[in-house]
Amino acid sequence: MGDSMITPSIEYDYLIKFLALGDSGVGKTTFLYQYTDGQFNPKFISTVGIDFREKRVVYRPKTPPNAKPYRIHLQLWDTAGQERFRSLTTAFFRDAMGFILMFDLTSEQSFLNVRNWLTQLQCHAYCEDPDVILVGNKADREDARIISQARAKELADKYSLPYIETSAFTAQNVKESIEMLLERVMSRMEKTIDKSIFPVRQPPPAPTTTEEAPCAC
Ligand SMILES: Nc1nc2c(ncn2[C@@H]2O[C@H](COP(=O)(O)OP(=O)(O)OP(=O)(O)O)[C@@H](O)[C@H]2O)c(=O)[nH]1
Ligand SMILES: [Mg+2]
Repeated sequence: MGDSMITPSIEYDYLIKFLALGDSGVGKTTFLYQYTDGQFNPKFISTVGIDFREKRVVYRPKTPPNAKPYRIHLQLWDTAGQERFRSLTTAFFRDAMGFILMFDLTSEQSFLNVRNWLTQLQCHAYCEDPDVILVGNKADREDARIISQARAKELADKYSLPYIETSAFTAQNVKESIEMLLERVMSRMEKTIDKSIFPVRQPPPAPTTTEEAPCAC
């Protein structure tokens, strides 16, 4: 897999939409900026609502060995972690094909909130088990680390999520994590391509007086 420069051309095989979510301050914007522009921004300018960045990549399927590479146009949606934007940001979950669920390795609260974010995803994503990667960011701040790798891995295993530690400061695993998610999304697409549509979330059954509504977020 390799990168290519963004061009105004619309020549690509697939438009893939990813969305980053997690508490405010965990580093979503800085991570995406490092991925698209190769730079670290030390300033904290909390995202207002929603934003997006774009990048072109080439995806080479692992099998068969001489498979045709695909030109991918990646759209990376960056959501605000602040609670006051929640109804706006969750409205964008439905259009995303893969999710970067991020917490800050130096923040206990951001780690505890991962469960809540997963509930939001179950409610608002295009299906109940979308492709999600769990990202522990700010790995460069080893002295301030609160969440051990073992603890994060345990949570990831509990929810069957791949786990990766990143640093938007040093760029450690930034590209690798996006590639990891792309690999999963493309494999899912290849599996569902025969059905000619991406799996669509079924409308929930109408709640009855004796049953709770299926989505309580
Ligand atoms: N040392 C270090 N600082 C980071 C890293 N990632 C982000 N930061 C800093 O953390 C602060 C918050 O980063 P943002 O990317 O703005 O956080 P966010 O998750 O987008 O926050 P919201 O937009 O409010 O949801 C900024 O000052 C960043 O420079 C990292 O990997 N290492
Ligand atoms: Mg932000």
